[in-house]
Amino acid sequence: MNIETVRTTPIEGQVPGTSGLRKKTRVFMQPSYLENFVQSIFDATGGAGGKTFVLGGDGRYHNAQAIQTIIKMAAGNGVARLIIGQNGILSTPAASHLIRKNGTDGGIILSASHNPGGVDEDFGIKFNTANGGPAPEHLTAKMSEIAAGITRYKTVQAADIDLSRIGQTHLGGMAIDIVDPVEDYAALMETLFDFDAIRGLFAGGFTMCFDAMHAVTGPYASQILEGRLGAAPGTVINAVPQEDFAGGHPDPNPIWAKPLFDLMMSDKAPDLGAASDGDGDRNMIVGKGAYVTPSDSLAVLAANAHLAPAYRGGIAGIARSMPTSAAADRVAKALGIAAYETPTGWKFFGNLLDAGKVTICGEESAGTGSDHVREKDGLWAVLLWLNILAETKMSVAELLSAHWRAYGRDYYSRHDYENVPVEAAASLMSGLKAGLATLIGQSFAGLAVQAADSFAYEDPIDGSVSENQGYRIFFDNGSRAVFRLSGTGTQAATIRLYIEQYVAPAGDHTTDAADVLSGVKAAAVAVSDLENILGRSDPDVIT
Ligand code: VG1
Ligand code: CO
Repeated sequence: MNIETVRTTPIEGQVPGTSGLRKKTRVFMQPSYLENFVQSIFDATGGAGGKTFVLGGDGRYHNAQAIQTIIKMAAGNGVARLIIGQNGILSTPAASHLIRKNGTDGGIILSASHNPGGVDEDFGIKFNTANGGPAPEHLTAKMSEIAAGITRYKTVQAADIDLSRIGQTHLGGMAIDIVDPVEDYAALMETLFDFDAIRGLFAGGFTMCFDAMHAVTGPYASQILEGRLGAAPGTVINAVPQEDFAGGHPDPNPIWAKPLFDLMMSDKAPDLGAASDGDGDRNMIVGKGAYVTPSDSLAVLAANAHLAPAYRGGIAGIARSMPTSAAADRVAKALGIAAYETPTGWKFFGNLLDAGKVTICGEESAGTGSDHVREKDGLWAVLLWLNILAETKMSVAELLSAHWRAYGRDYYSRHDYENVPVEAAASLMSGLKAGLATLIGQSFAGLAVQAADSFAYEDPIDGSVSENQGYRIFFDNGSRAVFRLSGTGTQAATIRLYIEQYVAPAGDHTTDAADVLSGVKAAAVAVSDLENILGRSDPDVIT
């Protein structure tokens, strides 16, 4: 088989954000775009010769074609073996598991996660290292640097590989194993949780609705929940993955999973509602009439993890991203274990998990996971909830209020301002930055600032430093506001404003979150001059 070296020139903007390189699908479809970046991944990781990689994606538009391109480039770069999900499908946590289980050199995941899919929507690619986790910042920086000076990529001329047939095939000297995307993942879940107890829960009449949002989790959830755990047929809805997620945003939150949310707030609600995102790493949990914020979900899971077999011996520590509420810290304190606060993005949890410093991690954006893989894992969170519900025999609402009575409640909300002109977003952020030093002691909308900073993180394992990870403003009534720019969008800018307010165990935990948070919201808007700079006051999405 002849290896072709194709001349190419750099294409601007190949810079990964919070989670991989995400662009409009048509950008990825232009000649050499994908090729340049894939070659940069191979070069940045020391060359692909003789290596084994996992390859798969969330099934969105362009997934199948991109996989064929990558297969040929892998052969051109001397890869020894590829492990590919059947039809090119792998959820992000399943890919992470395959990387670890097979001891591979890493994997390439094609996904733009919660972003919509289709020819006019979004596409993405990311590289995960041999530990199964997203490439750390120094590695993605190296990829961009190489992409910015790229002159050639390597590939082979060959017919497309039939990805529908499970088994081994070859392309030149490269072995290609096409595997069932669900099997190994489902087997892993069986080792972590008490499937008998969960089967008993369903057999006893427990009802559930899982919204796969026409995304990658459909086959996983159907096989595990309905197939292995005996949930009633029809428990998993929107279970067939579609290239455009049926036109929706596969983002499991009260806005984009509104039909499920409305069902859960109605008198027809089943006992548990859950949803996951485009690539299966996020989750939303809703009980009957009880929405669980992702920050609370992390805290409840950490506090009760010992009820599941995998965590029976206790957890080593808990890590949360900075904008995530402090609810998990309170659990860590009560358990006498360490709590870590990292920048946004799962790549920052990898070192802590590898070093055994933490067992459970989470983000306010509906991501929770543990040391079983090195990605957040939507279905894992749902199964842990089910395991806990089976053991405690409590409803979601009861569990939540018991948690608040024990630890207090961190009322929490995130307000997203989307499609903001880049200059306006930059001006809001630079205004905040310039004012940080002088904020302390000043009052805004009746709240005095106690502390304010630009969040920076020094990785306790490798000492790497990540600066400028968002502005934190703490007010004297125990509330906090955080501003940061999204790093996953593909057009204009998205400003995320995260607000929280703590109410002690003996306080009132039943007030509407919007009411409790109205004070800190007003103060945050005043501090940032948001209404003047953006010319509007209402966010696009509130989660
Ligand atoms: C968002 C979330 C972040 C998450 C990231 C990737 O990033 O806030 O918590 O890790 O998406 O999730 P940003 O930079 O837009 O705020 V996924 O499920 O889209 O890979
Ligand atoms: Co995702």
